[in-house]
Amino acid sequence: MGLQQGFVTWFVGVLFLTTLLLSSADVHHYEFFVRESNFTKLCNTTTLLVVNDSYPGPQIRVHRGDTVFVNVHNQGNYGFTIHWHGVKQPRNPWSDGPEFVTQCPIQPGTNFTYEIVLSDEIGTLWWHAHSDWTRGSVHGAFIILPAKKETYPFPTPNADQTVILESWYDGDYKQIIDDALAAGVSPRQPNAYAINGHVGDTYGCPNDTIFRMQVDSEKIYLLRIINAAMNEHFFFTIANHTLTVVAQDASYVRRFTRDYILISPGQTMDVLVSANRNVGQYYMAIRPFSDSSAAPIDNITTGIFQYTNSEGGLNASLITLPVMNDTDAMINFLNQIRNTKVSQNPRINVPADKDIKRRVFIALAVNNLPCSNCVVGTRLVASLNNVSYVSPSIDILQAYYNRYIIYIHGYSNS
Ligand SMILES: [Cu+2]
Repeated sequence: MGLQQGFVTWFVGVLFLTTLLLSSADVHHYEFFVRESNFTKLCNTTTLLVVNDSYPGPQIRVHRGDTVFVNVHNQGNYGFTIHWHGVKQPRNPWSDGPEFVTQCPIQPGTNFTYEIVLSDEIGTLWWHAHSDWTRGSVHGAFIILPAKKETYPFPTPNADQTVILESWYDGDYKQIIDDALAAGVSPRQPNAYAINGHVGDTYGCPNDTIFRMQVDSEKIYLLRIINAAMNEHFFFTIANHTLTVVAQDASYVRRFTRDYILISPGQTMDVLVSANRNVGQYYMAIRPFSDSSAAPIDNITTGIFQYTNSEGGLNASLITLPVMNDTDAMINFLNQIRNTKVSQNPRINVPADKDIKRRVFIALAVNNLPCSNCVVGTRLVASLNNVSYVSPSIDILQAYYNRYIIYIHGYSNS
């Protein structure tokens, strides 16, 4: 075969493969109706803004490389947007969602259709509202399965289970953050933590429900754990079982096994668990981690890992969670996280030290600004390099696209 003929064969081959890959991507449509609904927990009824009357909201479940259209109908009382947390959306910023950054809020009585274009994300992400504290109740899982004909770089699980960790407030989330901002203080602490919307059996209200995961003996499960809490980091464990971390934030990681995981707010983690113990019921449990002086409330929230047709055996003393301020437990876990070179992960080109032309230092801080109406005469303000942020009246992307003048730190910048 001549060189030219070889090239043509190769080219046709590449074209065929590319067409195959592209044609295997699907398009999905979801309808999100966002309105207020009542929920009773801790023996109190609270009105929450939620999607399709459910807390947490509906799951999006697609394959790598697919495109998703989500039509969001605002049937609530104020504007909000929805963000597809961790979806990279190359060259598609109009559907990213942060309020006043890529779009203005979706007004009550109107709708907005997002086009979410997946690229190399794989595993678990989530979606949440992106206006004030709306994400506290307007959130759900965004599951990205391997593309058709693509495999997992670990033993294929028999089933998967989404586990969403949440902070639960008795009261109107919008009111809580509005009051805190007006008073210049930190918002109050949550009344409980929840697993998939259930606060479990540790808070003393007999009507509370507990999340149950049904498992069959000797099967392997992929837990898709999402920390949707407002502020808390969580330790998570399942009594008497080990957890093998395989992915984080929609990227595979080098596999490692622990009795517990630690997950930050906004983060996702895919974890394999094998139902290989004596049949029975085992607690799963979460507890916040904090080694700062402004610690959250040290509540443990439970769920149940239940072998099919097998009651009994539930034993709280088997829960092995680190204590809330166990810094060593935090470091021991985080030190295990490494990239993994598997064909399913995108190649990462980290520039060599000598190729770095400019270094940018960013200092993060929370400072006090004078505030005459506030409780203590000052209010808390977050900053990057001592510059804080105030939402403009139009969204920044629109302003940039139309070359409106944006005022940055007192200077106009067209
Ligand atoms: Cu987010």
